[in-house]
Amino acid sequence: MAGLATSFGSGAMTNSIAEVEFNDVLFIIGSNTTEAHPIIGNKMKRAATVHGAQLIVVDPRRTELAEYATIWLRLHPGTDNALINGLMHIIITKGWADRSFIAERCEGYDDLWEVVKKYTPEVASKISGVPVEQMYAAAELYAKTKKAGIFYTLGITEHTTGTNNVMNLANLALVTGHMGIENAGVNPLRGQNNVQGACDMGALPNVFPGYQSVADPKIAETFEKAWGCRLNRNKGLTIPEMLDGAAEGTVKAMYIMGEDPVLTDPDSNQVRRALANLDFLVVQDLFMTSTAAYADVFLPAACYAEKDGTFTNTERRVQRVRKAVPPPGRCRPDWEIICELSRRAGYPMDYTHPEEIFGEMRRLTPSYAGMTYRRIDRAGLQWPCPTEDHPGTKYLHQGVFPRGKGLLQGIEHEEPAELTNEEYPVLLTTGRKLIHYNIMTPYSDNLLTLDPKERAEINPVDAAKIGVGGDDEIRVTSRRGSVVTKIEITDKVPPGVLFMTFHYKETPANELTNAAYDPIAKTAEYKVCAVKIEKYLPAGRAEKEAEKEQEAVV
Ligand SMILES: Nc1nc2c(c(=O)[nH]1)N[C@H]1C(S)=C(S)[C@@H](COP(=O)(O)OP(=O)(O)OC[C@H]3O[C@@H](n4cnc5c(=O)[nH]c(N)nc54)[C@H](O)[C@@H]3O)O[C@H]1N2
Ligand SMILES: Nc1nc2c(c(=O)[nH]1)N[C@H]1C(S)=C(S)[C@@H](COP(=O)(O)OP(=O)(O)OC[C@H]3O[C@@H](n4cnc5c(=O)[nH]c(N)nc54)[C@H](O)[C@@H]3O)O[C@H]1N2
Ligand SMILES: [Mo]
Repeated sequence: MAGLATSFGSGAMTNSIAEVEFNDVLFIIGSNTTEAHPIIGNKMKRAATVHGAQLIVVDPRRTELAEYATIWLRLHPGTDNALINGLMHIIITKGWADRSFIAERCEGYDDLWEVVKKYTPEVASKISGVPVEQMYAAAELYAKTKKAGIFYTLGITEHTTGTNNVMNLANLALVTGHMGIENAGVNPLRGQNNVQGACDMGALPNVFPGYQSVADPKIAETFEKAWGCRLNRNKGLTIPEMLDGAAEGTVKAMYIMGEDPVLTDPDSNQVRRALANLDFLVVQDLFMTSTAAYADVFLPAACYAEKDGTFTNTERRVQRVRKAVPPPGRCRPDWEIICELSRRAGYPMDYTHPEEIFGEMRRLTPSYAGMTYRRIDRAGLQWPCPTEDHPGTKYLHQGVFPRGKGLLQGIEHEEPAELTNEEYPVLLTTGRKLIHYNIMTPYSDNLLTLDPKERAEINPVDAAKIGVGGDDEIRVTSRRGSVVTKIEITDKVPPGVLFMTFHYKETPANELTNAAYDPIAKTAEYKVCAVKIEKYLPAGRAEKEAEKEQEAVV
């Protein structure tokens, strides 16, 4: 929904949400689940407290789940591949790998070992900062437990090595045989409520609905026939490519729907330069966003509670949403706005209700073919659901992977694009907190009252270094921009690491972040950039303190 065209995070959960509670080991890496996916987070806590499951949490910050964990691996941000390689090194050399699973269901083992053999526990520990003993304990617990599931989110994907990180987690699951069974597997938890559905429907530059390649002439012909028009067979641009194109003048116009890149894409100054350079910009949103300030035309849209349709959630479950209240003023559901635009552009789209659009989705998306509004009325259905008598699919890859055998690939550790140095000695990592949702909730007075301001998490050691107390503000500066924020002095973050959210307009974290991208997924490295921090004194106060110092000298 929001972020109709984003694909942050990757893939779908192989398992179902209900299974979370029944994993015996949960390997939670780069996911602050209790704040960002509280329903799933609750199931993880129940797994630990009611069903005796053991949690391995891998996060530089002491998240709530770290408190429930048997083992908490506090790694340096951006060193996940070194750590994962170290864990596999231990698992393989100790004989804890699942040899028959590797032989029957995987290929590429030798290639994997060529790389992994270099990452002895000592090497991995040196890079990641995780003590060797903890690595042994985590490797043994994960490898030796049959029902062990991996759960990951942005701590894994929002890096220049994001795709590699994801592939290496797949390696870890494959060498230990944790795939294709109930209550185990590899599960990315999706972000926005319908990001899964948007991707399923082809809101990506390279595929039609159902992940069918635009470059495949046969597939393109099917869609051309269904839609009665000629379709472009070339891959489109990703978001960073579009913004670069706008800045360079090769992209002339943009239509931004449900996204506020000025606040949410990295390096806001560069985003503003790009948008200002467009000839024409349309923004379709619920609010006059920071991005709307650059728009030539603004189209007011209806929100989720004001329209009918379906959302597809993180476990591939297609669910109905129903109009509860009418949209305010002249706001209209997105689908109506699109149909109207299309009609005026000379291609009539005469749908009268989202159910008709769903009918077309079913005809063109094999994994949705068996779903009807009647069948999804109450609990929804999980894709793949190819026929009307198919019950939907609870977990993927039972018996066979989409490509036949699981591919093991050796993956080296690579450093983040920007490292700390003398001038920018602090590592900034960004993310979320429970009360706020991306950059939407600050429009709500109620939620803003509950949590009105950013409080950057800073370790007591760093606070002492720059001489700030809990009531002070700090200025955070990167090579790209600068932000003033209140702080929370806490050992939730290790020394040398500062954590900020990107929820607030007054403290826009993306003024600071680095527009370096994963080469394949094009996800930005929101989780690592280098900053300097200093005590902030408002102009008046700075002068007063200087005067006081003067007096003291005299
Ligand atoms: N309350 C709330 N819920 C949300 C959202 C929200 O804004 N508010 N947003 C939604 C969206 S769009 C998404 S995509 C999801 C995101 O959900 P999450 O990915 O869980 O959220 P984040 O806070 O971005 O980051 C997760 C964790 O990664 C850790 N981390 C940072 N760097 C590293 C690293 O190098 N390695 C490892 N292993 N960990 C690291 C952080 O310390 C943090 O605890 O949440 C969704 N749910
Ligand atoms: N520093 C930093 N930046 C980040 C991240 C991070 O971890 N750190 N995380 C990134 C991630 S994972 C994500 S997903 C993005 C999110 O970035 P965005 O997608 O830009 O932010 P959202 O708040 O999810 O929603 C954007 C807009 O959608 C509008 N909207 C909501 N519902 C509808 C609707 O039904 N129709 C229309 N037309 N508009 C609607 C909202 O009003 C809002 O203005 O941020 C990214 N930015
Ligand atoms: Mo997201």
